[in-house]
This record gives sequence, C-alpha cells and structure tokens, in this order.
Amino acid sequence: MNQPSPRQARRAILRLADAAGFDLAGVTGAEPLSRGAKRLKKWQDAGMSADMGYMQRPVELLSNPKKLQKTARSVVSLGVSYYPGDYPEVAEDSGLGKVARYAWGRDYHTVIKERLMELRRDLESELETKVRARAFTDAVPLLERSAAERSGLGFFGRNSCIISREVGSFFFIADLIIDLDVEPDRPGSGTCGKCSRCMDACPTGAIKAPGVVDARLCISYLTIENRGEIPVDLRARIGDRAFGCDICQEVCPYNKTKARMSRWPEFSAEAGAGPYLDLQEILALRTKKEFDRRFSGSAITRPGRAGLVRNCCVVAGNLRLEHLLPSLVECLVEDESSVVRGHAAWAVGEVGGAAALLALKTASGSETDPSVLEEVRAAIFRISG
Ligand code: B12
Ligand code: SF4
Ligand code: SF4
Repeated sequence: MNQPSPRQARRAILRLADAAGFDLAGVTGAEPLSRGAKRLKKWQDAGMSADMGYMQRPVELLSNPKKLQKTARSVVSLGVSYYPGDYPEVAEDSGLGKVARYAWGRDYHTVIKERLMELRRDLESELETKVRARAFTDAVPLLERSAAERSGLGFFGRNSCIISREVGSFFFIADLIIDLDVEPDRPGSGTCGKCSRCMDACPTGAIKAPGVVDARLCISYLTIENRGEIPVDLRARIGDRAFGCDICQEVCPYNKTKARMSRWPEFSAEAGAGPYLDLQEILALRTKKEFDRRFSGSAITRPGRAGLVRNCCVVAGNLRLEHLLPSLVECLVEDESSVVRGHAAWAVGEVGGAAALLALKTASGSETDPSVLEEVRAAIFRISG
C-alpha cells in the first residue's frame, strides 16, 4: 500500500466531499493557527468569552490542531449550507418566538458527524490506505473559523462569520483532522468593502469592532449558552428571538445574493422544530422529561429547559401578549427554577394591567428567593409607577 501523493490526496478529498453533499471543502496544514490565536487572546483578555469555560482554555490548545491529534498533518475544512429559507410571515400577536435558522432542523452535531465518518471511510478505500482522523463540528476546542479561512472556504466578515463567495455565511463548518500530507489551498479571499450593515443592525451593539463579537452582548450567547439571567437592560432588545439570532447574517449582502438552500433534508424546517416556537407550549414545559421528549434530536436542547423557558418569558414580555398572562403567572408561581420565576415576573410586569399586578403582589407574599423577589418588586413598581 503506497502513500498517496499530496496532490492525489487532495483530488480524492475534494471529489468525495462533494459526493458526500458538502457544499465547500478546502485543506490546510496542521500548523498552529497563529493569526487567529493572537485575536483569540485579545478577545479572552477583554472578557468577551462571557462564562463559556470552553472558550477560556489556553490559546495554545484552541489554536493547534496537533493538540487534538498528535499525528495530524492536515486539516480538511468542510462547509454545509443549512439555509432553510426565510421565516414564514406570521401575525404579531400569534404568540410565536423565532428560532435561528441553524436549529430549524435536526441537531447538526450528530447529522454531520455521521457523514464525516463516512467520508473518512470513502477516503480510505479510494486511496487504499489507512487514514487516522478526528472528525467533528462545533464540538472540540479548535478555532474552526480560522482553520476554514486558511483552508480557503471564505473570509472573515465584519460580523465575524466566515463568508463564502459561493454560498454566503449560512453554513456549518466541519473538520477532519487527518494524518495525510495533502496539497493545501490558499487562504480564503474576499472583503466587506465599505459595508458595515451587520454592525449597524446588531440590536445589542455586540459587534464591537470589525470581526469582534462580545459574547456578553450577543443574543445568540444570551439565549443559548448563558445559563443564568439575561441582563434586564438587554431583554427588550431580544425582541421575538427565542433561540439564537441571525440578524447580522440576514442583513449581509452576500447572503441576500448567495445563500443556497440546504441540500441536506435533515436541516429543513420539517425535520425539526422549525422556524418558530409556540410560546404557550414552551412556557408549560415544567419538567426535563417533557423538554427532552419535545426536543430530542434537535440543537434546541442546548440551553436546557430552564434556559428555553426563560427565553420564552422574555419574548412573551416583549410582545406584551395578554393571552399569555396565565402561562406566565404559572411560571412565576410553579416553576422550580428561580431563573424562570424571575424572568416570568419581569414578563408579567411588561404585559401589565390589573390581573398582572394582582399576580405579582400575591407572588411577593410567597416567594422566598431574593433574586426573584427583586424582579417581582421591580415589576410591581413598573406597573404601579
Ligand atoms: C464561541 C462561539 C460562539 C459565541 C461567540 C461568537 C464569536 N463571534 O466569537 C456565540 C455564542 C456568541 C456564537 C454565536 C453564533 N455562532 Co458560534 N461558535 C462559537 C465557537 C464554539 C467558537 C468561536 C470562537 O472561537 N470565538 C472566539 C473568537 C475570538 O474567534 P472567531 O470568531 O473565530 O474570531 C476570529 C476572527 O477575529 C479571526 N480573525 C483573524 N484575523 C482576522 C482579520 C480580520 C480582518 C477579521 C475581521 C477577523 C480575523 O481571528 C479570531 C480567532 O479565530 C465556534 C466553533 C469553533 N469551535 O470554532 C462556533 C461557530 C463560530 N458558530 C457558528 C454559528 C453558526 C453561530 C451563530 C450564527 C448561531 C446563531 N444563529 O445564533 C452565531 C453568530 C454570531 C456571530 N456574529 O459570531 C458557526 C459559524 C459558521 C460560519 N460560517 O462562520 C461556528 C463555526 C460553528 C460551526 N462549526 O459551524 N458562537
Ligand atoms: S447574532 Fe445577533 S446579537 Fe449576535 S452579533 Fe449578530 S446581530 Fe448581534
Ligand atoms: S453585512 Fe457587510 S460588513 Fe457585515 S459581514 Fe456582510 S458584507 Fe461584511
């Protein structure tokens, strides 16, 4: 069994990746991602990783593919469009909260990992050699965007997403770290030019400088990774987003012209939770068992039951939907999570009115958690004052 030449290996990878349904593929060497490492260090030092412990790991680990696989020679970066189309129009009072597009269908971690493993097997049989590989998407400590840029998949946009001139930015990045020498690609090229639409459109001002997103302000972080409370001054800016945020990609001219519908049926709205969550239904999820049953196989499990109910309280408060008041009051009185009870109190205060005031006053007599009591009192003050 001969080792394939770097050129043969490259041809085989690109052909097989395309046949496996990946929209983009490129290769880079396994050397440290030094440019990304410098920027990551600054980002970490500025506290922009919020409380994502996995992003506070040493820069040398996050930027070095060889730390993930000692025998690594090359990193194959792959792109899969998840673009499922636009949000269907709905009436403002329909009681729905938006889900970011990447989570409309099935959980990408498992779907993509299966195809990556198949790709490795196909590569072994095509090249007639054993290929040691580490296959993953968004699951191990590596700067996947920096690897993708160096593999030629695209360039860093000002929203910090990798933008491909072929498909825009609504795509997942997946990786195969392999022990083969492969002819590398040139780094991705392209530019935002004079555009700054994403920076202007971000509702929380999270894009602090071109390519620099402060996770502490990003709605995607606040509604998915964050396990605690959503700061009061940011809640209104979350609008109707119940899970994640696509605004800085929606406004991007590259996506307006290049976004390509996903070829993977697993990422269609029909395959999973779809574009909207019914707020009333989610506000009624009281146990982990019910939550797991409802969202099994979907990326929406990430914030956990309390996190998702918390988000839906915020959306219900922002939409000021009176018909959701009974559901919010139930959250306030019955939920075992103090985070949910606190956000429910806030939302009841946003809906307002006599019934809301009465519910809050009753809760102030029975609630014992100091942080929830503070939310209850603030809500009473807003309604009465
Ligand atoms: C932590 C994380 C988050 C955090 C922080 C986001 C952030 N921008 O840092 C939060 C929770 C906010 C988040 C949100 C989202 N995420 Co996220 N996230 C990650 C994760 C795990 C790490 C990202 C990271 O390293 N951040 C630290 C910063 C410092 O690194 P960076 O963003 O890569 O920034 C680099 C640039 O600054 C770059 N750089 C170097 N030189 C230059 C030069 C110039 C001029 C510029 C502009 C930049 C630049 O160097 C930095 C270091 O690599 C990756 C998966 C992974 N393991 O890589 C997914 C990942 C980045 N996320 C992804 C997605 C889809 C999202 C969301 C769209 C989800 C959603 N709809 O809600 C949003 C997008 C928000 C946004 N504008 O970034 C995809 C992005 C795919 C793509 N096409 O780019 C990834 C790659 C997951 C995947 N495997 O597909 N995410
Ligand atoms: S995902 Fe939303 S909140 Fe985060 S940077 Fe983009 S527009 Fe801003
Ligand atoms: S919206 Fe404009 S500035 Fe932002 S990433 Fe797209 S092209 Fe770049």
